[in-house]
Amino acid sequence: MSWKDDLNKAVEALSRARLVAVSSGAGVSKESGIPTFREAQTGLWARYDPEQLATPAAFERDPDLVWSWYMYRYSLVRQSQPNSGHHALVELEKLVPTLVILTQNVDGLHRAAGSTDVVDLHGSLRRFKCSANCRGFPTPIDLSTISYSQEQAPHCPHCSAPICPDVVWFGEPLPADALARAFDVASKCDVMLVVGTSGVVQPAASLSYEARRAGSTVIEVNPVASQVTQLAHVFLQGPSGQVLPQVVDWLKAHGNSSPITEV
Ligand code: BV8
Repeated sequence: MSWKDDLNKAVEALSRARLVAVSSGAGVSKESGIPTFREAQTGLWARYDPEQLATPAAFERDPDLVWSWYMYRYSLVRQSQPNSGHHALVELEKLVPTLVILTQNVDGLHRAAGSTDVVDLHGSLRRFKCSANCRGFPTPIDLSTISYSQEQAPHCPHCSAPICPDVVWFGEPLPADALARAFDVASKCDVMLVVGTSGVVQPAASLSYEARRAGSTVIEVNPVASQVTQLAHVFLQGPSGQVLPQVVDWLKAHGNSSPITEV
């Protein structure tokens, strides 16, 4: 099919959708200057495999190394801005009855762009916590209230355990409420828009399978094929910062962009 045919097919599904789920990964933030996980990384990332750093065992073994890796990423996140792909998803939210973003990203850029219903599957690099459950739960730590360096993990003021980012590491369970909501949305959505993910990390990667199983139209946006492509009804090949604005413009111009009213 031609690009226009693919775009038409995507817009036809979106214009008829009552509930749109967006499953986003690191690729949607690439054009904001935040490197993805699996592309060849520069600097610190070139020497370490993210999956070997983003684990409780790595943090226990060398908290300062893991802390400094996250401080590097935190500096990228803090200086980044949402890109045209994030903004297009905010526009799309206004064109369909309900849109929920299920993100694997920890950079907070969907909310920063103005998306109003975002499920953080893997936590947030903008929040920090005590790595122990010193008060029966991972105590949130506001970094502005403590002194800390980029190189050494600071210590919890309550129990002296090292402080870590409030993200879900490999081998850790996802927040139960976020996971439950994500699969509920995936099982009920009319369209699952999968943007910028290699579709490797579980259980997030199963969301598009769940949506497909439940009968939704799966649309993928990615410059290259991924694990998702084989199950997508439509594959819009290209960077999300370019493709998503085109989808929104096409929906406004050609789709029945007025949400379907209840019959
Ligand atoms: C769990 C937060 C169970 C941290 C992340 C052994 C033991 C335990 C579990 C496992 C195990 N073996 C396997 C597992 C399961 C494991 C897993 O899936 N491993 C993989 C490697 C196979 N999963 C887990 O461990 C999960 N937990 O299973 O717990 C459990 C249950 C009960 C009790 C105890 C345990 C936890 C997974 C979450 C890990 N945390 N992030 C941090 O950020 O540091 S994962 C992290 O990597 C991201 O959040 C994201 O999820 C993933 C990266 O994936 P993507 O986002 O897709 O990024 P990637 O770079 O891969 O791809 C980018 C894509 O963008 C590419 O396709 C590219 O083409 C595209 N792109 C590039 N440019 C653009 C673009 N697209 C659009 N536009 C562009 N411009």
